[in-house]
Parts: sequence; structure tokens; C-alpha cells
Amino acid sequence: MTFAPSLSRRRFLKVSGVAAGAATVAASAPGLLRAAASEGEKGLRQVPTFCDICFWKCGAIATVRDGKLWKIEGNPLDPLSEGRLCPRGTGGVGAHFDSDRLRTPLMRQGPRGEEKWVAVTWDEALTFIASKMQKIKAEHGPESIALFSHGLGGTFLKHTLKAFGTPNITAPSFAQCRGPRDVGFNLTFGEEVGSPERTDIRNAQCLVLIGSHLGENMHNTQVQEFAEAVGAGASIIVVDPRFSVAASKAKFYLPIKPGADLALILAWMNVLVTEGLYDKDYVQRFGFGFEAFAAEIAASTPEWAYPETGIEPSVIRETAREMARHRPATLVHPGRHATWYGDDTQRSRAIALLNALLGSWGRKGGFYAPSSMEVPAYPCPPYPVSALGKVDNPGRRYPFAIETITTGIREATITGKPYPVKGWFAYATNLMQALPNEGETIKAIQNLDLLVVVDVIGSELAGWADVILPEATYLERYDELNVELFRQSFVALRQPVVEAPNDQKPNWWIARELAMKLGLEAYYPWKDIEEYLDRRLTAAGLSLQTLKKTGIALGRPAPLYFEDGAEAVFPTPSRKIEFYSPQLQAAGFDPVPKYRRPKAGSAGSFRLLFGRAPVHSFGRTQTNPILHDMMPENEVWVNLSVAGRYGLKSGDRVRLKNQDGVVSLPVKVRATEAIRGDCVYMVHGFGHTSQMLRRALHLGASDAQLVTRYETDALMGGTAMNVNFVTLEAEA
Ligand SMILES: Nc1nc2c(c(=O)[nH]1)N[C@H]1C(S)=C(S)[C@@H](COP(=O)(O)OP(=O)(O)OC[C@H]3O[C@@H](n4cnc5c(=O)[nH]c(N)nc54)[C@H](O)[C@@H]3O)O[C@H]1N2
Ligand SMILES: Nc1nc2c(c(=O)[nH]1)N[C@H]1C(S)=C(S)[C@@H](COP(=O)(O)OP(=O)(O)OC[C@H]3O[C@@H](n4cnc5c(=O)[nH]c(N)nc54)[C@H](O)[C@@H]3O)O[C@H]1N2
Ligand code: SF4
Ligand SMILES: [Mo]
Repeated sequence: MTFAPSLSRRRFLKVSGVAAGAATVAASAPGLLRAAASEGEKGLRQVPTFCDICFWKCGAIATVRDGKLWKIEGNPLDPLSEGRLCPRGTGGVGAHFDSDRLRTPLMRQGPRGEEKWVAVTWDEALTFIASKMQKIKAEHGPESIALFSHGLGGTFLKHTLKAFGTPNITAPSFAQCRGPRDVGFNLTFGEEVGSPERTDIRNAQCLVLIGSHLGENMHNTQVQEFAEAVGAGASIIVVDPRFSVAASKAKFYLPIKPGADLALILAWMNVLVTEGLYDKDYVQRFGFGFEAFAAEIAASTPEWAYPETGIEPSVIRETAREMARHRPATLVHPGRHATWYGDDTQRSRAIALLNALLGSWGRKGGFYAPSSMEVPAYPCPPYPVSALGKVDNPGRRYPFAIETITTGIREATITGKPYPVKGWFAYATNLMQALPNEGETIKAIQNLDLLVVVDVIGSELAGWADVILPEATYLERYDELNVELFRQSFVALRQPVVEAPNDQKPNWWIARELAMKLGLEAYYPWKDIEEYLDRRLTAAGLSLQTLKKTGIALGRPAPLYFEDGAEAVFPTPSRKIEFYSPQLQAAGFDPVPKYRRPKAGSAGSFRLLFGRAPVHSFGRTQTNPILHDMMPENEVWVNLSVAGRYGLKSGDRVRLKNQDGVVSLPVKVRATEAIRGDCVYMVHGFGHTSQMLRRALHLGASDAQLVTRYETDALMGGTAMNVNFVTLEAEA
């Protein structure tokens, strides 16, 4: 049993010497020392913790002035933030002050989705939930309850539900996000790129971004390192149908036809191989099946790729040569949100292979070897083993899935097959915006006997709940420790900075109380979270007392690159980098990626694309008063000449109508040359419809609402969402 899920199934690189007592703890952050000195005099208090406005978990220092939360900044000791937070992190204090916060547990009155509630006590809410769970268990087995949980905060609820006996625990970060990438890299190198990604952007001399819109995607370390690389004169190649922030820093900008990336990557590899520009020593030492691979891509010339991609053959050749010139310090970024067109695992595999040709895996300026600290789990009884197994992927229909598939659980909830699912818990995930086709989500919810949502605000999903449990925000609670695989190993503590303003409770308390009501006391041998954290930290040679002061402890540095002694291991079946994949061939898939043209939309329609804005996280920050003020609504990017044809100019409002007749809320047009004419683009997370989100209600449009269609990746069950088309409808 592991109780440190962030380490399971990923390579755990043992750092020599990071046994008890060997971890290095810096005395104190410089900023903290100053603050400690001033405490009392000016009524200032500083508390190190880590951010939760997104899943990057940057180390931070919060300042309380005269008993009130004042500001939050980066913790200079933290290797993720290096002392600087992104704009969302800085605005994170707004989460505490948000007037749209849930204040007390709520139970549904009237039909599901009507958003009529009665306030109840925690004891009433948890007693009701526990008795419903026992009833479902008695009728259908414990597997009949599923948990959707996104992020570190869900650790203890996962623990309670595993102890209850369900194996059906999932997050949208696999099948709706990075799943295809992780599977594609795993099939090729035998390892994943992880989160935070093991990309050595800082040292890259050539950085290739295929849709990875760093600068809008604000994952802190990546953006800071991107800025460093640009400052150091790295050659940047950006491939995106939209002129992104990253594109504005690029030496080469390739405005590709949406969905044609695999054709471009195959053509790049064709150039590297036919011109003999790839890293022959590296491929010879570490590669498997190179000859068969080379034969497969022989026909994928730049001339072949041109009509598919819209990128001139001369540009394809020139950019391939640019990559070769800087290898192995050429990093083709693996991306993160990879669920685009349905061939995503194969596209990700092609990205992995391109990196392999450039010799960048395990090399400086490519992909480093990450390490993590050993922080032993708190000893606990083993979880019961389910006789039925997981519900999401019957018969391993998606043979290469390596995590539980959210949409597989949704499907089982609708069909009752392979067995019925009657209860859902959702922790820190808004499935109405995260999963494609909200109609299917609603259909599944209608089949449930119990839907419990744990959130800080009343999301769209909370609107459909039977019981809503209000959580304390990250600034008001302890959480599980953050131990990650990264370039520098570390352990970080989240601790309360201020008290929760109303009757909100932290997840560890909620999960523990629920376990008590379910008779699962044996799984909570610790009396409270402080005892739990201290025991884990003590076992690692640290203590809660020290971490409360510093927020973070660093492990010993480990070699990052093959040339420095990092072990060149490839845990694939052949123990090599699989240019040709016998695993894929045996399962009936292309052993070398093949391009298939994505389906086009009907005449006069535009492909709907979406992405991030620097000041918002998904659909979770629109009611945060600080971040709301910076960007209250989204816009739809429409190509300037297309807009002209429709008589539209920037600031006009339109509605988007998709291929299935779904019509969006009115949204402002941004008429711009910075996007191709065959697509439109908007920032994800707006167009809220939950009445509980008063500040954000009906502002902007929701991409999720328009994503009624999706293509399922046959290898691993990911749901590709860039397959919807819209027309522009005048706003009356
Ligand atoms: N159409 C469309 N769908 C997408 C995407 C897209 O761009 N477009 N992106 C995909 C990607 S990349 C991902 S990773 C997923 C993300 O999908 P989700 O993980 O579902 O992300 P959010 O939609 O932000 O939902 C997070 C929920 O957590 C709540 N929350 C915030 N803080 C806390 C807290 O401290 N405690 C608790 N209990 N709850 C909290 C928020 O209020 C919000 O309701 O969505 C995927 N789905
Ligand atoms: N500010 C902020 N930052 C975030 C998040 C957030 O919510 N807010 N969420 C985080 C999470 S969980 C994730 S997964 C990442 C997601 O961020 P990324 O992985 O960087 O990007 P995507 O969301 O996949 O893609 C969006 C970009 O791809 C382009 N694009 C669309 N279609 C195509 C295509 O066919 N080909 C190519 N080449 N490009 C295309 C779009 O124009 C856009 O620029 O962001 C992370 N960072
Ligand atoms: S990237 Fe920004 S929002 Fe995410 S954890 Fe770091 S500071 Fe917070
Ligand atoms: Mo994501």
C-alpha cells in the first residue's frame, strides 16, 4: 500500500544519501527572517505554504497584517517558484475573500439541478452521506461508488474511499488532459515526462512548442525557464494555428492547419533521417527498431506534408535543420493538454521519437532525470481488494490506459455495465466543464443515488449535487505534503495562514469524519493532521516544527543528465527507446505513428479551439474578486478578414452555434490577424451558469458547453475535444 500517491507508478529515483537526517533544510527564507523580526511591532505575520490556484503547487509566503490576510509571494527557497508566483498565485488571496464562497454544508431540496438548498450541520450532512453509502454498498458493492478528485487536496478522501473498498478513483487530468502524452512517452522511453514536466527549458538552445502556449499557460517554472531561454538567445520554433504569446518570441512561427501536427512531425523526422542530421551514436546505443521506423517514414516528405499542414516544404526543412544544429540541447516540448484530435497518443509518440532522434532525452537542454525525496508513508492497514475490479475500462478495451478513465466511469454510470455505479463524489473538479458532452454527464447524474460535491464555490456540478460540502481554501488548511519528482528533490508543507471565515472545513477533517461514520477508524491511526505530518516528516529526518518555519526542505542534488552520471535506463519491453513498437503492433495499432487527416467541418463553420488566459485557472477563478477584475469575461478570436465578411469588429457580440445546434451565451469578438481563418479560439472556463457563482454568472461563453462531440483515443481512452465546429450567429 502506498499512501503517497504522487510517487506511485512513476520512476522513483533513489537519491543517494537522502535517508533520515540527510535532507538539507535552509535555516530560513531571507524574507521570513525579516518578517519574524518585525512580528508584533507592525502586526505582521508571515507563513510559508504552497499555492493551490493551479496544480503546479508553487512554494509561497503569505503575509497577515493586523490579523487579516494581506498578500502572498513566492518562497525564495522553493525550486518551483524560485521566489516568484504567477499572476494567479498572487491573486490567490482573493479566494479567501470571495463573497461567492460556499459557507455551510447544503442539502438538495426538490429536483436535481434546480439549485434549491437547505443549510445543514456537518454532522447531518456526513451522517446522511454515510448511510447512503452503506445502502449502496449493501445493494451493489463498494465499487458502486466512484470518486472524481483533482489535485493533492483529494489525498485523504481517496484514502477513505479506498478503505471503503472502491477502486474507482479518477481525475480529468488523465483522459481529458495529459493522458495521451504520458502514454506516448511511456511507449517510447518507458517513462513519462511527469508533472512538473522534466523539461530542461532553461538550458535549451532550441525550443519547439507545438501548441504549448507558455505565457498564457502560466505553469510557473516553465514560464520562468522559457523567459530565461529567450533571454539567453535560444532559437524558438512555435507551431500553432493562433499567434500565441509564445509565438511572439519565436524565430520561426508555423501557423499550422489545426490537427495536422503529426504530418509536420513525420516530415521533420523524414528530413533528419534522409539528410543524416540525427544523433546517430545516440540512436545506435539506445534505439530499438530504427531501420523499420526509417522505412515507415520514408514517404513522409515535406512535399507530402505541405498540403496537409499548410507549411511550405522549405520552412519544414529549415526548421528541421535548425533543430539538428542545436542538438542535443533541442527540446521539442511534449505539451500537456494533449487531448486534441483522437490520434493524440500517436502524435505524442511522434514528439517523443523526434526528441529521440535529436538525442535530447537525458541530455542537458532536453529532458533531465528527475528525483524525489523519500518521505515514508504513515503506516496504515492495507486497503480491501475489489473482486470486481475497476469499472472504467472493461476487457481493457483501451489497452494502454495507465490511469482510470473519467469518461469510462461516466459511461458505466449511464449503461450500468460492466456493473452499476450509483454514487459519485467529486472533489475539486467541475465535471460539467471538464468532461466533454455535458448532456452525457447529466444523464449519468440522473442514474445516481448519491452525488456529493466538495468545493469552495458553487460550481455547475455542485448545482446538480445532493449534498455540497464547503471546503476551507488552501490558505486556511493543512494538506498532504508535496513530494515531487523534479530537477531538485524537495518536500513542501501547506499550512493554515488564516482561519476559514464560516463553517468551511479542510479536506483531511471531512475525510476523517466520514471514515469514522463508516466504521473505518482503523485507517485513521493519527489523531489529527499535525500528528500525521510530523510522523511522515520525522521518518524523513525532518519535523513539522522546522517545515512550519521554512515551508520547504531540499534533498541532495542528484545527477540530471546521462553525461553527469544519470542512469540511461529505458524501462520498455526491449529496454531501449522504441522507434518501432512491437507492443503497439501486437495490439493492432500502428507500430510507427501514421498520420490521418482530421474530419473537416461543414462549409461556413470554424473549428473551435481553446486554451488558457494568464490570470485564470480553468473555470475555478472567475469569482475570485482580484482575478475577476483583471479579466471578467472571455472573447472569441475571429480572423480579421472573416470578421470583415460577417461585418463584425472587435467588441461586437456574437453567439456561437455548434454542429449539434447548441448555442453559446453572447461573447465579445476579437477580430485579429493572429488566428487562421479556419478556426476560432476562446479561453476555457467562462460562461458560468450556476446561480451560486454570482460574480461570474453569464459572463463570456463556455467552450465546454459547445464540446458536444469528442473522439476517443483508441489506445488509452482520452477524449479529444478539438473536433467541434461553430458558426457565428448575430446577437440580436
Ligand atoms: N472544454 C474543455 N474541457 C477541458 C479543458 C478545456 O480547456 N476545455 N481542459 C482540460 C484540462 S487540461 C483539465 S486539467 C481539466 C480540469 O478540470 P477540473 O479539474 O475539473 O478543473 P476546474 O474546471 O477548474 O474545476 C476545479 C473545481 O475545483 C474547485 N476548487 C478550487 N479550489 C478548491 C479547493 O481548495 N477545494 C475544493 N474542494 N475545490 C476547489 C473549483 O471551484 C472548481 O469547481 O479539464 C479538462 N477539460
Ligand atoms: N493560466 C493558466 N495556466 C495553465 C492552466 C490554467 O488553467 N490557467 N492550466 C494548466 C493545465 S492543467 C494545462 S493541461 C495546460 C494546458 O496548456 P498547453 O498544454 O500549453 O496548451 P493546450 O491547452 O493544449 O493548447 C492550447 C494552445 O494550442 C493551440 N492549438 C489548438 N489546436 C492546435 C493544433 O491543432 N495544433 C497546434 N499546434 N496547436 C493547436 C491553441 O491555439 C493554443 O495556443 O495549462 C496549464 N497552465
Ligand atoms: S503556477 Fe501560479 S497558480 Fe499555479 S501554483 Fe504556481 S503560482 Fe499558483
Ligand atoms: Mo490539464
